[in-house]
Amino acid sequence: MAHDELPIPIFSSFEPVYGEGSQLDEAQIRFDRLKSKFVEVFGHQPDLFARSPGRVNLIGEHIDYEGYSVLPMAIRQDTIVAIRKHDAGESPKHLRIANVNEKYTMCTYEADPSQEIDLKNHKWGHYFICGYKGFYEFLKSKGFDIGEPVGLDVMIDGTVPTGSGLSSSAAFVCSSTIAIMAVFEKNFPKKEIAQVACDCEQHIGTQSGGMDQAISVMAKSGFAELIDFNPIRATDVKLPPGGSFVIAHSLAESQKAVTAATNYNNRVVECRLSAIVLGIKLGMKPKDAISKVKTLSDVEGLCVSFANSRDSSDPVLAVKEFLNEEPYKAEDIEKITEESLTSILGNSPTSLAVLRAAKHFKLFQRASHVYSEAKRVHAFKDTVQSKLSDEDMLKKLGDLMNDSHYSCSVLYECSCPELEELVKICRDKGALGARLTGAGWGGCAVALVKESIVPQFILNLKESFYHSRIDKGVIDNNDLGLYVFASKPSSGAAIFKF
Ligand code: NG1
Repeated sequence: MAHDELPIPIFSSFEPVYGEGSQLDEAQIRFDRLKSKFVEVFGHQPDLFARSPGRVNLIGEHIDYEGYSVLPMAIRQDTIVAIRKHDAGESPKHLRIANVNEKYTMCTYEADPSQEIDLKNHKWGHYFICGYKGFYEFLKSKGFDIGEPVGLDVMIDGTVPTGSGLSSSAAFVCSSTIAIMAVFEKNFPKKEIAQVACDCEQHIGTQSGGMDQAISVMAKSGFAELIDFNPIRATDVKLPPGGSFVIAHSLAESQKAVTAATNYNNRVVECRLSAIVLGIKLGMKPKDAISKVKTLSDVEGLCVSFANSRDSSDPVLAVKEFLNEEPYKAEDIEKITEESLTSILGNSPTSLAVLRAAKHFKLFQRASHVYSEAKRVHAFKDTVQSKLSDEDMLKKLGDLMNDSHYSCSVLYECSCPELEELVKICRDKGALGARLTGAGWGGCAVALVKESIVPQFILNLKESFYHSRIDKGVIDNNDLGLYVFASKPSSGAAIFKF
């Protein structure tokens, strides 16, 4: 059976996930501390634990929500959830969500799966509620009834740095969803759980694609994964020997949920509008385009047919022909769609927030990025599977990563000055390729580096990028290992019962 069809594994020891040596020792210490904090705060032992990792995306940025495949790998940093289900008679029926890190004070919610998440008042515990709501919605869709909601006690321990583009949010939502499922004695195929976690993270107000949840749930140790969507599917990709991926934080925090209207969701809306305009220009009736076209992948076929007429198969040709490089005003688009943007996007409050915040829409640039990035993902996978020498293969992969960064930075405008500086330093210090990873606007860069130079490369980054920041007090020298490290593909979500 394909590994994404299997349920989440249940372990009674740490080795299958954390291996051996120092990582295993660290895990033991974390679980012990989590358990004793749980008992101290809630006065009971947890019933079980669930863990789910962060990820680094190697290539394929801002295209998952457009329906295109991406190529991430899980990292060892993860979120662990300890959970206890109250007995049916116990009251009050609350969800109490605590964190081993005292910076995150306890959040309490009603045990009510239909509660609305208060998006105006952003709290860290909301991510757990995403999983909670998602779990009940999923059970309902499957026709299961698990009776009246009961209280839950929950304690979180996360090591994925927040706002870093390494998907701390998905690690949190996935581990929460799986912990809730496990405590209600439910388990499902990983690819179904990945879809549930993806749907439920949208309750936080970002119109995210499914990449982070998919890799967090379905990752396999030693492999990156090609993730396809609609339906979600994971295919193992063995990375070439001799290369290593170094992750380095730009130290600019990316506040994705807070800046959604001008950054992340803005791009989702711009993609939707460019897809509708392309659909109309390529012969669809405006009404049909508005009701049927949701993503750029929906009109790719039309774009490719157009390209075929010019002896090409590249959808970007249609973008160049039919979209203006000049930014569009709302009125310009409305002339083409024959319908107001508020009415087109009216069923989505987060899209309406985008319209209120936007001055103009860059349709040409966003569509060019999406179609070209989608191609680079397959070029990356084909290169890894090719017969090129290790040297040539690594060079080609590095070039693809550099092209991806250029596109993210110039066409998609999701970089920032700190990431630009860091990516340049990575290349100057010998990376074969370097790019921002994750949503951008801060967070991490990922660099492909020959394995033999990794220690020296990291030292050089410390010298050129981090030292001045340590001197200014932005970070502490002792924490440097949290901000720059080499990473191997690690394993996906798991449940622990002891
Ligand atoms: P980050 O912000 O790096 O976790 C986000 C989205 C992804 C994907 C990337 C950009 C969430 C949970 N994740 O990732 O789905 O669209 O941006 O490629 O919003």
